[in-house]
Amino acid sequence: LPESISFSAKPYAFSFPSAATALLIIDMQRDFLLENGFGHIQGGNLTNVQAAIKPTARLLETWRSLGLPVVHTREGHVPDLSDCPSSKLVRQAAAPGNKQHAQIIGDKGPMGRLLVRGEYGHDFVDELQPYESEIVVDKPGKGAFYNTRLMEILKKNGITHLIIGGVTTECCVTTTLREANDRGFECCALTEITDGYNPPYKTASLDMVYWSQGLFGYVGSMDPLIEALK
Ligand code: TIU
Repeated sequence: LPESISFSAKPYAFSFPSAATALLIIDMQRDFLLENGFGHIQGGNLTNVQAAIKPTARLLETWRSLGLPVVHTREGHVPDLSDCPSSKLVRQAAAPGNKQHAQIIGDKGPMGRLLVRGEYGHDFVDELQPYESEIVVDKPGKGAFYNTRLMEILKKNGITHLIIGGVTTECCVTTTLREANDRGFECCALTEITDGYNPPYKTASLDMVYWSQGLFGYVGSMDPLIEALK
């Protein structure tokens, strides 16, 4: 691979050092992607997030074939929920008569306790299971830097640039991208490998990333990246 790779993106081409760039895949977990998971129970429409699985698997295949680093994150909590931010727990508490919150974090769903580490629903979908050699970061918040070792892991691996995908665009993906930008990482989200529960929110979230000469970073497309990696 050339030392520096560039592909078309907004607001302008994204150039990244091949030796210092990780593919960061946010929360492609059964709890966010499958029926009766946490996201679905919260009222999320699964059509678009499910459509992001295949392209993500395709990019992952290319990325892996080049031996480039991959980081997967998983949102969830220890079984006693002591690592769950109280605001998150409170706002997702069951209100009487509120069907959307009939089940909350830690309750038992058909795929196990919702968003609890070690449960079937908390794990990655079959298509996107990590390799042994890849980094998995368990995170209690929306942003992947909050109360995790992600910063330390990226620094230790010499990573300066991130290609970002995952779910949901409006929630954990752009929260993490903004956190990464504040910490000095150059970030490019890819439209095909990220999606959310509400199409206008995806559009707005990604527009805000590259608006104003790249306020938080870049937004690109997968095919030009794959082409640039050939
Ligand atoms: N609720 C929602 O859209 N998402 C999350 O809570 N987590 C992630 O985005 N991963």
